[in-house]
Amino acid sequence: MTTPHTPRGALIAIEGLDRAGKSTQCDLLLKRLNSSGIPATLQKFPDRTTAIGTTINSYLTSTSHLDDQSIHLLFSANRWERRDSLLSTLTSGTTILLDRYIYSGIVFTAAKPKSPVQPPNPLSIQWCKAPDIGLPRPDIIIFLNITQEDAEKRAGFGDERYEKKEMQEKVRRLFEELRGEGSNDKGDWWVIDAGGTVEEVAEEVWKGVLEGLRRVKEGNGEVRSI
Ligand code: FDM
Ligand code: MG
Repeated sequence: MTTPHTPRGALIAIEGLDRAGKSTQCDLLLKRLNSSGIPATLQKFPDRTTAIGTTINSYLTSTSHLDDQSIHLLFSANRWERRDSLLSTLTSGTTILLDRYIYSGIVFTAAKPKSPVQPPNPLSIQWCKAPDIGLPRPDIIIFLNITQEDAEKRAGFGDERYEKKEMQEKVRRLFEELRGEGSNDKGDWWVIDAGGTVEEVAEEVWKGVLEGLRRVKEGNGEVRSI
């Protein structure tokens, strides 16, 4: 049961391009947090275990087709359906690692080829961000930065819809734009070089996590919103 003295958990988003090592780092991090006596859990997005997640999965595996706006809203709805549980987990004192979050949501949709339409562009960053407004805001976003060159040295893509070079290049540029956009408070992004060994990257990730935990400790206990 929650007591008024239980400090809340930290909300830590891990973002990056495909093959940057997000899932490997999330698994290591979860173990390290728990073995350091910091209760922590992992939430992956998209969460393919829900009814909305099943629809997203069939879109990503090209079993079904949806227009760009509809799938975008489903990715967002997939986060909204987890909102209450994210908040109650944080309040109970458990730290949450997010393997992708709204930032992937924004850049993957905004990276899609635009159909020639009148402005306002329905796939602009601004449009893409709108449905996520009000979701819990991470205390820190750890961005695993990998160069095109290093990414290419790693194992190849699978066959999911977005695992193509042109798409990834656009996603890379859009992540850069988002990080530099100024719509985030200064310091929300913790960018690390993900080109090193798993252990080297894990050390850098850990520093970001400690910074996230420090921010929570110094904060007023409330979870901010997007
Ligand atoms: N993706 C992920 C989106 O397009 N929008 C989103 O909101 C999220 C969370 O889904 F290509 C994309 C990113 C990736 C694909 O992600 C599946 P995983 O991490 O490979 O399951
Ligand atoms: Mg994938």
